[in-house]
Amino acid sequence: MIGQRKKIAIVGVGLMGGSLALQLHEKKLSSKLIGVDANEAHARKAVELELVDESLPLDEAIQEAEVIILSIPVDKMVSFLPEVLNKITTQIVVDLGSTKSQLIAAVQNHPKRGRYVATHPMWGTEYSGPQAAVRGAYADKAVIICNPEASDPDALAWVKNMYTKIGMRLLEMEAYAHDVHAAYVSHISHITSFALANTVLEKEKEDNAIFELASAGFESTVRLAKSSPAMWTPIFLQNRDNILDVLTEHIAQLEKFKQLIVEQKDNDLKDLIEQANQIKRIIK
Ligand code: TYR
Repeated sequence: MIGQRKKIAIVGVGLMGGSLALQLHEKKLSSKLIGVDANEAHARKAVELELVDESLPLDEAIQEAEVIILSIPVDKMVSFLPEVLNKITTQIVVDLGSTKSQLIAAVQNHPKRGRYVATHPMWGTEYSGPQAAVRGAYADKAVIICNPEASDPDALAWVKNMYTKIGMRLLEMEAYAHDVHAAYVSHISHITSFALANTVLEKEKEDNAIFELASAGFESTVRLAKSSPAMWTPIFLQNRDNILDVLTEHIAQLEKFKQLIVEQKDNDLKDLIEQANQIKRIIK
């Protein structure tokens, strides 16, 4: 039954899993929340912060839960998801990963493929770990459900209901298209932010000067540079082709700015900036 509260295991009780746990509790979607985390300290913290009711080893959690939500780095996810599918009977398995093609390919022919729903909620912050969990997270953002036709109708319906109840907008997409768009609207921003932070740290040797002089513009452009290496390194490698494509374009754009500044072409520079201002059509 879609509306029935379920026992839910969350594997990876960091920022994403922990924030989702808070929402599942708040929206009365869970009858019990079980945390699973390879990092003992995180598992303990999640219980202490009351993100989950208890922490259990994976096998026990799988036995007890009706829904298993995977919220771990995407490299771990590719080997982990088939293992979880091997262990379930009729439980629903959902992942929150930022890349989808490799993951879906890894379970394409698995006999339990139908129990799995591939999703990517477009919410997050630059922080990680259970202590970074946020109340009211995910609301008003989009969630992409990939290859929904490969999931059993009851599993799909439960997961869609879960995301709707926590206030998300549902979109459906094939894994390949998802990874292309994720590279454009999410992954490249993280690379530019990491690169910008490194540039400024390299040039400005005095931490104090950065701290004292930086204003909102700097803060907003380097915010994502605080993001976790364990999360982002495998995203860049799994979505390699799409990221290389958009990165090549981005480097060409940087070169264009450089060239116009070298040549002191003020009108062309104005044109280039005006072109960039078009982003206001999409983001106010
Ligand atoms: N962490 C990003 C931010 O702070 C958001 C994000 C959401 C990143 C989903 C990746 C992702 O897959 O804005």
